Parts: sequence; C-alpha cells; structure tokens
Amino acid sequence: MRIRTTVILIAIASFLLMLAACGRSGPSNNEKIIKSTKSGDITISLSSASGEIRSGENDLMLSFTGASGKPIDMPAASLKFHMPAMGAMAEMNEVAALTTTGTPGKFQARVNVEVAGSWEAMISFQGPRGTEQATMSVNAK
Ligand SMILES: [Cu+2]
Repeated sequence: MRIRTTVILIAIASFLLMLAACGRSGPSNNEKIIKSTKSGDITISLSSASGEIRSGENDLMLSFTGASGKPIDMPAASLKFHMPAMGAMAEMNEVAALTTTGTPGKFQARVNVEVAGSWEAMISFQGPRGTEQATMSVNAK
C-alpha cells in the first residue's frame, strides 16, 4: 500500500513537472495571427497576444516560415505601417522597431500606430531571391 502510494505520487509529480516545462517553452501558444501573406514559399505572419492591432503602442510578432511551416532564418527584415494621404490628412508612416527572438525568422515588433483605421503593413526582407517586399492590409482598432 505504501509503495503503491509512493509510485502514484511520483507519477503525479513527474506529470506536473512535465506540464510546467511545456508551459514554459510555449509562450508562442498565446499568439493569435492578425494576418499572413505568402511570398514564394515563405509565409509572413503578423501576430499578437490579442490578435488585434490597436491605435497606440503595439507589441507584435513578425514571423517568417518555410513551406513546411518551419521557422526559417531571416538575416534582415523591416516592417512599417503606411496610411496614404486622405483629404487634409497627410500620409503616415510608422516604422516598427524589430528585435530578434530565440526562434529563427521570428521578430518582436514594437510600433506606435497613431490612429485607428486601415493601414498597409509593408514588410521588406532578405529572401532567397534577394530583397523582397510584401504588403498586407490590416485594421487598427
Ligand atoms: Cu489617415
């Protein structure tokens, strides 16, 4: 009886340890895709914890993945949000500050989106064909 209890306790303890380890390694699990687009075999995704872009300061993720969905090395990338001139409103360009993360092809993007509305997310990166550009329309709330 005592031995069996000990064995069960060890089993429970290892299970909890395993859960804790998995939880720690997976902060990317609470990322929601805002938008993605493809350039050749490369998928470019913008994501955030809320899955939204809001007017004001944003902490986003910019990810480049290969055909198989695996992270790919991305030596250089840039991201800016562009809104064309509308009426009396001059065009706006908000450049995101990108920092690398522990995952290849994944950057943390901090950007101040001045106003709510439709923006063009303009991405430039070093692809297999040299410098490539991609754009996606996003909506800031
Ligand atoms: Cu505008």
